[in-house]
Formats: sequence, C-alpha cells, structure tokens
Amino acid sequence: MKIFYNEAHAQHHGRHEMFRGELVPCFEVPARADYVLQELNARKFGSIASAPEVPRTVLERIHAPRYLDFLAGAWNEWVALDPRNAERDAIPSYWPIRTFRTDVLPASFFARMGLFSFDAGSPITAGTWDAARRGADCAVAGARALLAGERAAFALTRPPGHHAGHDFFGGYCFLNNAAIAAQVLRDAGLQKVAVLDLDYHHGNGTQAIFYERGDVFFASVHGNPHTEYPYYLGYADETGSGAGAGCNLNLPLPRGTGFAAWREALAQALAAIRGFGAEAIVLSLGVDTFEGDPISGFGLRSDDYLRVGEALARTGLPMLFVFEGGYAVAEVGRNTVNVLEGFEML
Ligand code: Q9C
Ligand code: ZN
Repeated sequence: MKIFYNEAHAQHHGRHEMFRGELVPCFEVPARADYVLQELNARKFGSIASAPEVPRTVLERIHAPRYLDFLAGAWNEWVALDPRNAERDAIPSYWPIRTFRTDVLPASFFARMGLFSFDAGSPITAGTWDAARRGADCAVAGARALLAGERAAFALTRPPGHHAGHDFFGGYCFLNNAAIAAQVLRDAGLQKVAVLDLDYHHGNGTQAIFYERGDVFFASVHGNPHTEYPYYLGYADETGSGAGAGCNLNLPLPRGTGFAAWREALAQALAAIRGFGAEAIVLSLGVDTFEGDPISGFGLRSDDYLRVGEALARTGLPMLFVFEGGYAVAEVGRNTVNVLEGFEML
C-alpha cells in the first residue's frame, strides 16, 4: 500500500478549544499522526512518500473560492488585528444562524470566521492553512495512486477533514480530504465512487457536499446525533435528494455500542455500496470508535480493527484510506495500522 504522509501536519497545532464554557487543551494534536507514522515504521508498512502540491483548482472542485481565500489569509488577518494575537489561536464566537444574511461577506474578520464555521472547537493557528493544504495534496496523491492501479493507499494527514463542508470548517476539520479525493477519482473517469465514513462522528461535511449527487455514495456508521457531535446531521432519514436520492446512508448507533453491533452496521454499509456499484471506496478512517477514546462512546478494541480491515478487503474494491479522528493518542497508531494490516493480509 502506498502511504502519503503530510510532513507539514504539525504546523497545525491548536492550543485550546472551547469546551463546555472553558478553553481546554486541544484533543486533536500533532502527536496523533506521529504515533501512526511510528507504528507504520515499526511494522515495516509500505513505502512512505510525500505528495506533490496540487493546484488550487483541485480544491475548488469541492470548496468555495471565498472560503479558500479566508483560510489562506486568516492567520495574517488575525495577527494584523493585534500583534499579541500571535500568541493566541483564532476561535470564532459569532455565527449567522437562521434569519441572518450569509450572502454579504462582512469586512470584520470575526464575522467572516463565524460565517465560515460551525463550532468553537476548531482553532486556526499560524500553520493551519499550510497543514490543511498539504494534507489535501496527500489525499489527491492517494487517489492518483488508485487510478494508477494500486489496490490501496493511505493519506496520513491532519488536521482531519470530514466535518468540513463546501464553505465551512468545524470539528477540527478545514479541507475535506476525502471529498477532494473522491472528486479526483470522478474527474479521472470513474463513474461511481463511494465515501465510507467510519469515524465515531458523523461526516456532516462530506454528506452535505455530495447530498444531491448521484455519482458519489456516502455511507456512515457513527454515534447517534441525538446525543453525539455534530448533533445537527447524521440521522437515518437523510437519504439524499434530487439526483442524489437514495445515495446517502446513515447508520447511527447509540453511545455504548460494541463491536458486534458496529460490525453489522459496517456490513450493511458495505452491502449498500456494492448495490450502488461503486468502483472505488474512499474510507474516512477515524479510530475514535476505540473503547479508550476520551471524547467518544463506542467500544471497539484494538484487535477489532484487524477485522475491520479484513471486511473492507473483502469488498475487492480499490480503497483510499484517509486519516480522520482518534484521540486516545497512545493507541491511535496501533488501531489505525491494525485496519491497514487487516486489509493487506487478506
Ligand atoms: N471537545 C473528528 O473526529 N468536539 N472530529 C467534541 C470534545 C468536537 C471530532 C467535544 C469533536 C470533533 C474529526
Ligand atoms: Zn471523530
């Protein structure tokens, strides 16, 4: 399996996120990707390469130009407001919800930051844009590896991507790596692509991007949004609309779900992807389904991830793994590489 590692990932290092009324240390930390890289090396796994830079037009297939402009300039704008801001993360605190206008792009940096986000948990730091942009490059390189005939590839990058939408960030995500990769596969001539999201949290950004499209199937197994982040999307009755009717499958499970029930949902998602006729799968690989995850509620154990990889391999489809969540930092390498090993060994 070809592995594309984002060497710029640590340039995104949020200090704090707003959580229940206080600023707490970020859960989404550089050490997460370091542990995965360490585990790949320890288990002598694949060839690890860096990805070539892709032109911005590739990102614009998924993201709005004014959103990309905002992200690219956000840190400089933030520091220009007050030089002391260089010591602080930029975090939004105003959002244009129902009844507000979103067609006007405000002059205020804070107003724009809120326009382009949906939570206060996703700080922008000095290197956020570079890390996110180089991460998208890894996802694109992975997609191109599949197009060149590889059976599988892994984009090892952070910040993650699946909560980011066409023109918004949130959930620690800025650019939707999985969506960008799926679009690259489509643009290269694959007729039908699936994105399968196994992160604990519903991939609201990916779902929204493809919701009205019949060429990209989105399936997700995740914590029930009634009680779990991102709360406002991810219900079972969201099945796609317009040309995308029937091309969205949400399988929400209650907090506390263990591997037996979770793997049945995975089997259901894979059956639907097969029925759709996907020619490749982009796999949003979050391992925050682990029993020890500090912000999630499923009960998967480390060995279970080997079985997950085997189930994915049995699809026989080319597979691009894209790293997403997983916050039990010391175990994130073992769990992630177990999926890849289960896949490779079958
Ligand atoms: N501070 C991903 O896994 N915050 N994002 C939940 C804990 C948001 C998770 C409360 C969690 C976002 C990619
Ligand atoms: Zn997650």
